[in-house]
Parts: sequence; C-alpha cells; structure tokens
Amino acid sequence: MSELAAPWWSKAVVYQIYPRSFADADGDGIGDLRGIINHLDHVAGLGADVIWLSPIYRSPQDDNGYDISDYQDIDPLFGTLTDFDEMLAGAHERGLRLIMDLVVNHTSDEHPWFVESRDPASAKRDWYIWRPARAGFQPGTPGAEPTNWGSFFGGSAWQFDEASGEYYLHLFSRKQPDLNWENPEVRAAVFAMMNWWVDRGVDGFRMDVINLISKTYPLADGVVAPGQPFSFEIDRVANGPRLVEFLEEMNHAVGLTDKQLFTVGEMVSCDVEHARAYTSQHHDRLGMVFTFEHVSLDQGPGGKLDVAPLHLPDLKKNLARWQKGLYGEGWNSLYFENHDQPRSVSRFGDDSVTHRVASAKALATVLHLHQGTPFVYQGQEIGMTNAGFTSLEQYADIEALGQFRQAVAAGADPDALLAGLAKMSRDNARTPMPWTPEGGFSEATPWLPLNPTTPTINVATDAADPHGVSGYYRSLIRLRHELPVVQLGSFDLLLPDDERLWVFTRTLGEEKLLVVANMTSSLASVPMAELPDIEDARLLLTNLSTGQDLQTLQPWEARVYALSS
Ligand code: TEU
Repeated sequence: MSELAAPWWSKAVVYQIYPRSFADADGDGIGDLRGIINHLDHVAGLGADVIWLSPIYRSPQDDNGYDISDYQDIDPLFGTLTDFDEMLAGAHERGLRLIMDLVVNHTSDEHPWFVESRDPASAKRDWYIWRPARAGFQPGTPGAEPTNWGSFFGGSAWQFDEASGEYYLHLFSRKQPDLNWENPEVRAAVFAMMNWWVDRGVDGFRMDVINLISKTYPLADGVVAPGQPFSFEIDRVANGPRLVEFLEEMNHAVGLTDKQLFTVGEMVSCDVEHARAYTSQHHDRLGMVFTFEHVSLDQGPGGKLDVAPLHLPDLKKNLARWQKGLYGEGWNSLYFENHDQPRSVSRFGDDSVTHRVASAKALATVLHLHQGTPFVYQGQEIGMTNAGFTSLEQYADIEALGQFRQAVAAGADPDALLAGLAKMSRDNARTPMPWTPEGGFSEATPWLPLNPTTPTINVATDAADPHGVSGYYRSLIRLRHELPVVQLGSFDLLLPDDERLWVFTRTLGEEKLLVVANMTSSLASVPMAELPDIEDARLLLTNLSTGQDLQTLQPWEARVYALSS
C-alpha cells in the first residue's frame, strides 16, 4: 500500500471502553457516560486516536448491551442522548474520534421489531428467522428443533415459541434473536439507523459478528462432534454467500468509504483469505476485521474452557501469516485483549509481581510494532491481570454460566470447568477499571467485584511510576504516530521456530526496524549471527534499559532498533 493511498487509521490507535466497567458517576455501581466524560483526558493522554464504545443503547442487558431493544436511544443505565452528545463533543475537542458498536446480526427479543414478529400474521414475521418443528416431531418436544445447532452461549440455537408453534433462531442467547438479512426491509432499516448515528457525528462502527449476517440456506443439520450435545459447524452460518453483497450495500448506503468512516468487522471463523477479500482496498467493504485465529491457539479440542498451553511459535507465525497475507491489499487489526478475552498479561505474559510490568510491556511492544491498527482495551494500558475468581457465584457473564451449565450436563468435571473459566472467562476483562488504590470506580458496590490487585494495580499508581506500563504505551503510540515504517513498513518474521524470542523486522524504503523480545521469565541468549547487523543501529525503545548488549536478554526484555540500511 503506497503512503498516498494509506487511510487515516494506518496511523491510529484505538482505545476500547466497556462502559459498564469504566467509571460510575451516578453511584449505582455501573459505569456510565458521565463517567466516560470525566475520564476522556486519560484516553487522550495516552495518545489514542479513536475510542470504540461497547454498546450503550437501550437494552434489557441480558448480554451486557449486546442485546439491543432500541438502536436510537441510550440505555438509562448509561445516561441520555444529551449526555452522549456531550461525550462525543468532548472526544472531538480532544482530537479523539468515536466509533459505535453496531450489533445487527441480532436484536433483543424485546426490540419492537421482534415483539411484532412474534405474530405470524405480522408484516415483520419475516424480519427474523422462524421455522416450523422438524418434520415428524411434535413442536416443542425434545429433538423437534429445526436443526441440531448449538448456540454460542450453550443450549440449542432454536427457541420454541408456544404462541405460534414455531421456533426462532438465536446464535447467541435466546434473548438475542437473529435478524433475517435476506429481507431487504431489514437491511434498509439497519442502514437508516447507521445513517442516523453518522449524522449525529460518530466516526465509524465496530460491527459485532458481522460475518454471521449471511447464512447458508437451506438451514440444515451439521455434524455433532463426539461428546457434544449440538452441532457447531460454524461455516453453516459464517461467511455466507451474500456477505460481500451485504457489506457493499451497507458501505454504499451509509457512505462508509466515501466519508472515510472507521470500520472493523468482528468475524468468527475468518481466515486470511476471507479477510483479504473483506478489507481489500480495491472494494468498498470494511476497513479491517477482528479475527479469532490467534486467540484460539491456546484452546484444546473441548473448546474455550479446555485450555491448552500456548506454543509461542504458533502465535508468532499466525500473526506473521496475517501480516504477509494482507500486505498491500487489505489491512490488519492488532489486538490481544477486548471485553471477550482474558487479560493478556495473565494469558501470554507473566502476571507475577516480579514479571508483570515487563511482560505487559513486552507484549505491547510486539503487538504495536506489527503493521495494522492496534487496539488497547481499558486496563491493558496499566497491565491489569485476570479477575482471580474461584467460585461460580462470582461470575456474571451469560456465556460463562451457559457454557458451564451445558458442560456439566454433558458430564464434564465442574472443578476443571472452574479452572477453565478462571483462565478464559470474559469476566476476567470486565472487572471495574481501578482508577485509584481504593478503586475509584464507584461509590456504590460495583456490579462485578473489583480485581483484588486494585491496591497495587490501578491508574493513579501506574501513572505516578516513571516505569509504569501506561507511560510505555504512550511511547509506543508516539512511535506509530511519528514513523511511517511503523505504519506502513513490510513485515518479516525472523527465528520463527524460536520458542523464547519474538524477532521481526519492518521495512519501508531505506527505513528498517528490528524488534527483539524475550517472551519468557528467564534469561534468553540471542543468536546474533542470525540477526541483521546492529552495529550502527539506534535503540529507539526498550522496556528495561539494561545498558547491556543484545546478546543476553533479561526476562521479558524487549527492544526496538532503527537499523541504518
Ligand atoms: O462476540 C462474538 C462471539 O462470537 C463471542 O461469543 C466470542 O466468540 C466469545 O465471547 C469469546 O469467548 C460478540 C461480542 O463481542 C460479545 O460480547 C457478544 O456477547 C456477542 O458478540 C453477541 O453479541
């Protein structure tokens, strides 16, 4: 991609806010828009360019707002449209753009569209995916579901509706019925809603599970894996035959490309080839996608709660494949964390007192020096760790509870499941943002317990520390803003099979960077002969400032060199 053609987000870093857990200004234990307004300086101070807000629309909060009952209003938990306008203006004044979470694979079952759709005679019946019982079965009896699909949150993907004797499809909770995108009225309604937000001043959208909007018809049974109650053949519902058409139609209806709006499509089961097509600069589709590939490498055959050790070469090579695969054609998003993933310092780093800060910075270094748009999830910038929950009662997430229930019913060991949740559950990322040693999130009891590490891991303590994690993020973000080679340089992975070191170069014309990081908690020796010559290199950034030569790296030591070429 030439520099001229590069979009504005090639220089940008996104900061994700999960509003429920960010800051509570009205004292009900739940974060809100006023809380965000009060902390915009924190985000601007990091140097971030864009805020992505997880959903704040009206919602019964079955899935913390990813179940929307009114797309054009703010949930009273979070505030009002007036608060929203103030927040947006506050962001813009600080040079921050703001993107909304667009959740349009499904609505809430309390959305008026779905309420109307429950009536088989209504004009909205076909706005959702209704099906009769399986042939030969009594509706509502075991096995009568139209297909054998499981939902992401446990249980069947079909909900029986007594009143009409039919089932509706919900790939997520039963309170999240899937919209029928085959119906042009549905598409028109979604695009009109998006335009309403664009007219209000928002700068783009993060699109929730957007590659599920085109399903493969006719809907048919999938293979059930041994030991599983349902089929999870994701490709029956992902990347369907009309996806590209729908994305282009949306792009044109909302002017996504014309207005240079920021778009990132969250995509389950999305490989490099899909992403290349969806983000191609030669088409009007999406700016970038979120893949799940690299966050599935530590999963065993039993799924998310079957945690397998991560093999570092797998992670390095996976990211490298995406770097090569999209270069010059599409665009990468770069993330280790979000509201659905555990904390990266606990997952890929070392969250012990000794190594937490260095490993948080090492992870940040490698991620931010790849090509693409980096995403920082609230709390990641201070090296927050997993929640440390030990009993089921501590969890609030519908996914954690649903998957636990389903696995126990299928005969799994509850203790093993709890261990899996402690490592992987989404609630790990959802503990309230610790602003001060006392918490500083809310005056009331927060909706989810504070992380027990709050007295030591919090924004104030980190900011006061000259070696804090957030200061290091600021340096990384500055590097991206200042150096075209960080924005646009090509990527080459060195020592791909090395199990301790993560080493790569970035090259743009005469500019070349070398990144070397020790991704372990022990000393690591660097095979200098296999690296470019660093004799005349300039050390641009390091997380440890040991003053030693590169030959032996301290635990989690990371360095960025500018090579003269
Ligand atoms: O997540 C998509 C999704 O597939 C999740 O189920 C994800 O795979 C899982 O949480 C990882 O463990 C999006 C949102 O990010 C998530 O918060 C929502 O719950 C989900 O869609 C439904 O809207």
